[in-house]
Amino acid sequence: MRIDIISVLPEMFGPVLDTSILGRAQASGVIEIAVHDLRDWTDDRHRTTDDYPFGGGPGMVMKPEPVYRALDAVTALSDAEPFVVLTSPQGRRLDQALVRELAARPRLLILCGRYEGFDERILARADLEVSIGDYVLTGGELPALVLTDAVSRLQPGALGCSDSATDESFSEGLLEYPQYTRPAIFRGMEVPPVLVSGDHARIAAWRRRESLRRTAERRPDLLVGAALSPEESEFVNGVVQKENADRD
Ligand code: 9D3
Repeated sequence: MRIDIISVLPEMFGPVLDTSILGRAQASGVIEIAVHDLRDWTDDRHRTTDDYPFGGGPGMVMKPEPVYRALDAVTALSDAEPFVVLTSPQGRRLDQALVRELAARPRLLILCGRYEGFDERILARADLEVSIGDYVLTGGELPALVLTDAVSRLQPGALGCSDSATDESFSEGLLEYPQYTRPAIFRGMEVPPVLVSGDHARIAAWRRRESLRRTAERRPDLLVGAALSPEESEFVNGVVQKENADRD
């Protein structure tokens, strides 16, 4: 997969993209990421990318001309037609289902918002606007990094075998079970004996139950879509009822 990113702060990307799994995935050719400075497509001495809003009001608006020129030039850098994503607080909220949809595309072009927003005519060039959640950031660069990280790790060959199961936590719709490593007793806190029993069937059953317990306690909203056996549903209902009783 190829990912192009257009931003007025291209220096924000290098260290993150070149580290760890993303760095390895780029080095091995699993993903190709190119970051572009929007100011390369300005035409004035000050390399201006924003301007005052028509009609007045606070803040600045991203100008359309540099963005259109950048989108044309960056699109032409490779044969595949890019799926153009705009980072925006008004966008579709990113979740793992959207990550999977985007990860299946051969090419993404992410345009990072800055200032109070985009000139509305820029939206005509976007296939999708994406938000990463309901909190206010200073711009779309961190959202672009979040999106790039999430789609990159789903590319075939991006993860080592030990990492590869990790997607199942959200795919299966339940939270992860509790994990322990050595030492078996740390500052008086012991590892649940079942995990050192060597009985793999009992370990699997314990983990499933703890996943259900945790999800019911912390994220009962996730249980709506989960495939549970009748016994599991009963267990989960008990946990949810206890949580409600403890709260009320
Ligand atoms: C005063 C109205 N604000 C909207 C909530 C204006 C505004 C705030 C922050 C406009 C842009 C921004 C910068 N944020 C992003 O560009 C952004 C973002 C975010 O702030 N949160 C979650 N996802 C995203 S994607 C892009």
